Amino acid sequence: MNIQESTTELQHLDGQHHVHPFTDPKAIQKDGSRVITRAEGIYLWDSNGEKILDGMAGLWCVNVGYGRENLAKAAYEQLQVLPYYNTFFKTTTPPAISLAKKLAEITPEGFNHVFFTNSGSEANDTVIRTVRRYWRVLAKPEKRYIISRKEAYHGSTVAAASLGGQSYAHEMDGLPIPEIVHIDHPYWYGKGGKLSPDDFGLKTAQCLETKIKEIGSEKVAAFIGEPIQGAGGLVVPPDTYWPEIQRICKKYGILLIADEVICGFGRTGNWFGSETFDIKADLMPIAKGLSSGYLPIGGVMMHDRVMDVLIEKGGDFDHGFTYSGHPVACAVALENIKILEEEKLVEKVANETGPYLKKCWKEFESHPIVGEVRNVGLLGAIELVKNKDKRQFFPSDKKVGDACRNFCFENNLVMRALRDTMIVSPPLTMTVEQIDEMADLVKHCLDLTADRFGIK
Ligand code: PXG
Repeated sequence: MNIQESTTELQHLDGQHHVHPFTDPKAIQKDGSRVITRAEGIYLWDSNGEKILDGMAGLWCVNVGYGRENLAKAAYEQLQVLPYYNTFFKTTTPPAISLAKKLAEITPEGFNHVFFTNSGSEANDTVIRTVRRYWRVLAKPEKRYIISRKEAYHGSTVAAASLGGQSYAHEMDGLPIPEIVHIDHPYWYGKGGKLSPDDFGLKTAQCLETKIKEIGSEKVAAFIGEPIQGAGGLVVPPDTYWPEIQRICKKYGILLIADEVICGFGRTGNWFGSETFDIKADLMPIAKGLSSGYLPIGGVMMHDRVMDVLIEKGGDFDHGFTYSGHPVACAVALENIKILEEEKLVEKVANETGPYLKKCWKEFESHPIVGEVRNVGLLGAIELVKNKDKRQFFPSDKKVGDACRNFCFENNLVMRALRDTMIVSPPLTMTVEQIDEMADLVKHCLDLTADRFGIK
């Protein structure tokens, strides 16, 4: 079989037997998927032998890049010694202990405990159970409401998708579940109108206070937010936003959850997005960059403020997964953190590649189809607009972002389209030369998109 034939066969089988996340199964059968077969550094190769620049680090997760032999070795060695044992019923394993200790060291002060999960979604389910448990233990069982935000993404289980603020995900099966509500998000470029970013930041943060008063603070358990909204369109909050959110949480005695699934492990130029925005959270769900996606693992970092209550008066914590603290995933996560430390990847993002990416993206702002760019660390967003002077968006049925994404696809660049916002979130190992290479591809795809939609 030649390469093309084997690709066609693989695509056929995929369409026949594989249900893909967030995808129309009919489209998969008709068009076929791109079959990714191997990867190295920041590049992927597909079954036709095409080399692709991965501007998204998989799904915002391969922070140390592909092809790390040390991670493969860590998994192999742990598989030989102890491939599995659980952490239920007063048992544990050395990799789970070492990883928990390491996480206590690298997370912000006061986070000294972790509950392990297999994904960010499970981490957020765990968050819901933990905050409600916390208030029950404190004899306030009526404190159950969790306030989240529009366009938030917190995962895809029933509870995590309920925390999410994406209406299309809710429409799929009638979510959210009760006692989860959503307030406006701090998307200044799209929703700020004539307000300054700072005024808009305050206004959207104060929606939290309005919502708490509407529900009654005695019923509100927690507020959850990503330091920067990722899958909601890379919404970077104005400087006024997080301080005001924290003032309100404190005033009304509600827990603050910073979802670090994307922002954690160096993405924003600090170990955690909470440090970039000076957020003092009570719980921090983590996943993705924890293992750079080499094996599934997530967790919830629990602050002493919460843990002290659960230890003192909580009794059994009746929650857990067969694979909580899986020894092989923990061994790989430990080795991954070692790479981040030894190669000083977080510092590199803060001092070298983050500022360089920002400079390159700033240049795109003069492109006729670009309304705004946003950058923090190794995150970059480009808003495609119909008329940049009037801040006028394209009608959604034009699907301009999808068209740009397709141009990227054809030009062997992975860039994520969220509505008409084009996103990059590359491996933290990306060099300045590779940023130049990515920027050249992006420029070409922006030109093609502008041409297609007649923007000059
Ligand atoms: N929280 C945040 C902030 C996330 O971005 C999750 C939780 C859930 O993690 P798991 O491991 O259960 O997927 C996420 C995941 C996209 C995309 O389309 C984003 C995510 C996942 C899949 C696709 O950009 N984020």
